[in-house]
Amino acid sequence: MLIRGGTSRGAYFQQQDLPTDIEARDALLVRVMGGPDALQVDGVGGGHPLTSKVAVLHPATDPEVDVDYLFLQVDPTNGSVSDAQNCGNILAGVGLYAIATGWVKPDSDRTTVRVRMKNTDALCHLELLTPNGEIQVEGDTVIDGVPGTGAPIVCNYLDIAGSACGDMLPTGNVIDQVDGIDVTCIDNGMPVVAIAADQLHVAGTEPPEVLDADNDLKAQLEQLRLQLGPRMNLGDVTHKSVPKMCIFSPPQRGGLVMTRTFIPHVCHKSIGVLGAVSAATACMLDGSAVAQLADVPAGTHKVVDVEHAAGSMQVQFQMDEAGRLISAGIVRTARILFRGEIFV
Ligand code: NQM
Repeated sequence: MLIRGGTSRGAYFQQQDLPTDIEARDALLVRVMGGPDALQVDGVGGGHPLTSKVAVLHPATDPEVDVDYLFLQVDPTNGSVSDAQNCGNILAGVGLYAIATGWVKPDSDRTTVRVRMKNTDALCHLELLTPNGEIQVEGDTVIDGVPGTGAPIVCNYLDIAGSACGDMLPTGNVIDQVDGIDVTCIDNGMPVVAIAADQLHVAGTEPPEVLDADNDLKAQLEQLRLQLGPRMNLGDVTHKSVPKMCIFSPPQRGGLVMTRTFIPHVCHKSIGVLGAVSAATACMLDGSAVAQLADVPAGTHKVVDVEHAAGSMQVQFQMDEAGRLISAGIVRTARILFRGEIFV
């Protein structure tokens, strides 16, 4: 199936339909997407990392889980395939796939689909509206970065701290200095390097195309990323899609903070889901490189808007009395675009 999940689009496969040999699987997926080619004209990719994504799915054997989900990022230009990150947007479409395929029997009102993200072993419970046992597609939920409205899919992340790096603060510090720049390296679902815009001599409010055209900025970010990857326990990140490089500035629309995120070589049109959870978490840590830019609400249940170039993403946090994070949640929409046979 081709599914729009949140602000991304991907090809969703059953694991049994793909080669078990990883090299053969990756070569097939590059062919399916139409790479390496910036336009991906000979495939179903959309010529951007956000539309060159793959989900590999399998009914889970663990009784606590319904579906095992492996996310693969196919790089449109160099044809590399990376499993180094999760994707919370493509994850939002997994529930639709599982119900449409009959792996999960829908309840008569709403249905929970329990997903294991195999990239990091973290769990997410997706809640979908299923009136009379049918998937509801239409609804009033708007997500910035997608035209129109759809039925809400509530994504509750259960254990995402340190998902890929082993620790929420993988360097052991709330702030580090590299090349004279203050950064916070964080992984609350997605490895992210958080940097204040003024440290990079940008406003942090520029349109993504303007930042994408700034080769000096991109070279500086890549220098930082290559140095920080190993310190974040990610090893050599030259060919990996993590860590994401997130630039922070004060909120412009009454939200938590404004962001621009390089994923990692192209500026995101909005922000990734788990990227937003990590970005918001960085704002809540006293003494982080970006805490002073953010407007953090009080209380143990926090609902915050992470602002980005296309609007904002709402993230909900439950903390304990000591201020430690217990869980995070987000609302997405998703839509099955087609199901069928792909020619290679
Ligand atoms: O952060 C883009 C996206 C993503 C990943 C990226 C994502 C997430 O917007 O969970 O969803 O950061 O590469 O789909």
